[in-house]
Amino acid sequence: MNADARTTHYRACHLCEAICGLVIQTEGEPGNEKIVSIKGDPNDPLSRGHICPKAVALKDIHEDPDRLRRPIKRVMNEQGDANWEEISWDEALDTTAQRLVDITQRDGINALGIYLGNPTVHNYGMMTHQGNLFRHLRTDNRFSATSVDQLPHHLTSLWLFGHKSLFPIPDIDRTDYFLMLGANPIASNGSIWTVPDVKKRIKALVARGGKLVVIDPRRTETAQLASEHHFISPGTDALFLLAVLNTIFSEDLAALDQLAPFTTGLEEVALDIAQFTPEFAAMHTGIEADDIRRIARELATAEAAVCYGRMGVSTQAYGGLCQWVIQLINIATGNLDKPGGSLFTLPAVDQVSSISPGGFARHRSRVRGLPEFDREIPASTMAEEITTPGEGQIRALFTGAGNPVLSTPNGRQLDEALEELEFMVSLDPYLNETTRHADIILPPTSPLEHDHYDIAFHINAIRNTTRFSEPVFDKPEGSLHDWEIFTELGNRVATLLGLDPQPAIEPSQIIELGLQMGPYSHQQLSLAKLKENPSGIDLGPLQPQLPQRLQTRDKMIRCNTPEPLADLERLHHEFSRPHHGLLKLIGRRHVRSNNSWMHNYHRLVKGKNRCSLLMHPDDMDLRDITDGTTVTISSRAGALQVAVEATEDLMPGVVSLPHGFGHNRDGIRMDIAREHAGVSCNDITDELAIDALSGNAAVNGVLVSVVAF
Ligand SMILES: Nc1nc2c(c(=O)[nH]1)N[C@H]1C(S)=C(S)[C@@H](COP(=O)(O)OP(=O)(O)OC[C@H]3O[C@@H](n4cnc5c(=O)[nH]c(N)nc54)[C@H](O)[C@@H]3O)O[C@H]1N2
Ligand SMILES: Nc1nc2c(c(=O)[nH]1)N[C@H]1C(S)=C(S)[C@@H](COP(=O)(O)OP(=O)(O)OC[C@H]3O[C@@H](n4cnc5c(=O)[nH]c(N)nc54)[C@H](O)[C@@H]3O)O[C@H]1N2
Ligand code: SF4
Ligand SMILES: [Mo]
Repeated sequence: MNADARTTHYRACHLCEAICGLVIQTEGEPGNEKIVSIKGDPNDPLSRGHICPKAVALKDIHEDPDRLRRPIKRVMNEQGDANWEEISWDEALDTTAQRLVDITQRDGINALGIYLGNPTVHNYGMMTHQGNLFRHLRTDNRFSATSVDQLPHHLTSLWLFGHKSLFPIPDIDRTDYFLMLGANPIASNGSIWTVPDVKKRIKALVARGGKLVVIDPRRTETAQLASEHHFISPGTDALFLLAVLNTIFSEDLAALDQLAPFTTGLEEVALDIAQFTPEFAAMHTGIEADDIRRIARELATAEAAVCYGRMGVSTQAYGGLCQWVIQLINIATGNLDKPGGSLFTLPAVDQVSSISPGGFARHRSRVRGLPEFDREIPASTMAEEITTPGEGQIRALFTGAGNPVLSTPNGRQLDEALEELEFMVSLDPYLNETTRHADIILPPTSPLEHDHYDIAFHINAIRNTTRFSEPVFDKPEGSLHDWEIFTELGNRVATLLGLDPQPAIEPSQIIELGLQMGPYSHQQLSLAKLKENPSGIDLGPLQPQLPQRLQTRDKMIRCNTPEPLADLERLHHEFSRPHHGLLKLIGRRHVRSNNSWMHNYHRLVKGKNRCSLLMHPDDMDLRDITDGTTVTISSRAGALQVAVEATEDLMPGVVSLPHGFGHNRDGIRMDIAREHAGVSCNDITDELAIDALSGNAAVNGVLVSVVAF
């Protein structure tokens, strides 16, 4: 076949937050086309041609024989083994609706649990249409990956800026000084920071005489590009950050500048944090007091500077405090809302003006009393909410685009708890570690069979751009999109409840409305215009927008937030006690992997085993452990055997194991992943280890011991 027979498609990669633009070529007859190439789109105004090795896996996801195409139902045979049978959509949807209604009518609405995973926010139809089902099922037992991830960012944004999604975005292309904690964008491609092509941007920062300072217990791929890297003992960042802020106050380096007219409360913070000195931080973090003072001075006196922290400082015991202090550092130095500092975006479809700002602690989890955020309770409580009898016990569970058995703390416990449910349904393309417990699995179309718009990620991007992608392939007969499944289920539930089913408008129509009502309506942005410009439309660099963009009622930033100020007590108390001799476990990410679900594609998993335990040679010598051997790592929650890998890139006293592996459970249908099973780090993370302020899981800094096997 000659090249002329090829069709060119422009498409966003939805796999991670970098949202790279792709050029995908297909060939073959309609209905039987194959992908022949996937490349970066040089005309994409944000990603400028960048892609990573995962983009090509879009082809593998699409073609994967293990990917489910039809609903399946679990039937137990006489030996007690699960057999899966394909069933019709009508049977799958009717049964699911009936069971959800029966159980909630019998036991009350909280008998339903809902868990939504990370790909939900990468799939706009799931975001726009989940309400079609869940508005009929308003349970308090909602969970999501947020509480093993970015919950402290939301909380901080709600407290300081009045909306959970109003995130200040580091302006890397114009900054002079970048202080980064607990993030590894070279592997992750950026998070709460949509920054495709980040390597080039970091190199440009250093080349123009700027500085990148990385604070991380591991000398990561990002740290290797930095001007300066400091090891930090996991879970002690709040002490470091408070010491930086304290130095800024005590050395009179605070300068609110443009923020002054609408910012209050910093004096109270300065008084309350006075005891958190660089000397106190140095004792626990491992970073010298002089270095802390120097970093504070350099940051405060740079022309434009930014402090940013991600997973490593969110999913730890002081996640809430860390994210709050990071913002106060940017505010106190006048770097918020300033080019080269951190700025708010203005997306073409603006969630900030259209969705609820969020709320905190309006109700608490039934068993442990942990606070809700945005109507969700912490994922760490899911197992106990299923297994503890009483009113409000979860008896039926809906999971969508999530794999909590591998991704939430003490996944083993959850694995067992799921077996106790009366009914479970999973909206998911795979039969995996979590969905194997379902009674029914509802698989959606493949990503390339539906259209795409990044509702969630333009809000985190380093530049304002907008882009709509049409499907690459037609929707196969007898299949449903995620949003259609929500709608179909919602209508069936409504009918059973005696309500009228609602016709659904397509997700793209919601984008059309969002564009028309959005901040660029004067540019006549419309779906038609986006379709004419499939590489995306540039809306320009981020601009200062305060105080207008603030969502606080009085357009003020109040820095003296009572909850984190009260949490200083807990921090001080913990670090005033003598410390134990245990090791601290942290995670890590690899550019060829993505959480738990992308190990079933040969081109991504081939090569060296990536699920190893990194350990410093000094820690190994102390325990008579030799490189490459198997060790037992144990915590309060459990124990695992895993191969150890010596490295001096890790701080002594720290060990690192990636999450998302452990594909050796019975009954999963992911053949390649099984061959590269690894172990699940979350079998030893602890559901009781949480950030008491936010309820977020502390999967980093877990206390463990390691011995030769
Ligand atoms: N290739 C790939 N890309 C991904 C993903 C993936 O799995 N693979 N996942 C996506 C998702 S869902 C997310 S949320 C993002 C995450 O994006 P990032 O946060 O940038 O990614 P991580 O690699 O988790 O980086 C966390 C860093 O924190 C460090 N760390 C651990 N504990 C501590 C601590 O106590 N203090 C400090 N200062 N550092 C600590 C770790 O060593 C690690 O380098 O990545 C996204 N992109
Ligand atoms: N120890 C430790 N634990 C962690 C982390 C860590 O760093 N360390 N990181 C945490 C973070 S940041 C996150 S975000 C969570 C992720 O936690 P989860 O979101 O629970 O898990 P994922 O691995 O992202 O699983 C995604 C699921 O969605 C399915 N899926 C993929 N695409 C689609 C789609 O388009 N539609 C539907 N319906 N389903 C789809 C996949 O088959 C898979 O079952 O893990 C967290 N857990
Ligand atoms: S960095 Fe890789 S996975 Fe992320 S959007 Fe770009 S191509 Fe896709
Ligand atoms: Mo995440």
